Amino acid sequence: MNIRKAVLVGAALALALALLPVAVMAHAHLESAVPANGSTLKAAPTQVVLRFSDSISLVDVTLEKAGGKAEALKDLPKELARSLVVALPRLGEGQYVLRYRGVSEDTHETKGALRFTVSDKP
Ligand SMILES: [Cu+2]
Repeated sequence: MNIRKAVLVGAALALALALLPVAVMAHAHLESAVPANGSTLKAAPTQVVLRFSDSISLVDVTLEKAGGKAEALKDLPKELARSLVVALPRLGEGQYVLRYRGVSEDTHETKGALRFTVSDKP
């Protein structure tokens, strides 16, 4: 009886531990973006849409033009959401890196970068 109980408790514990990594790994990551990472655009985008695997709220977003310095973007969306729209300043031709940092619902930090080029040359 006691051994049977111990086996059941052990099995339940093993199952709980097996499920744990799934929960830990469930934090938000970038699924897609508009403009897409690595894309070249003829017309300068006025905004970037970031779509994550889980809800996040953005803490910090910077935009850096090749040869320039990174500037923090103002007026970030305040909401906790999977899809977030970040307004961009008026952009000229060039290569850009947008770096984002946010916190997902599970309180984990999510950060990454998105590169795009604005060029009207064929
Ligand atoms: Cu997480």
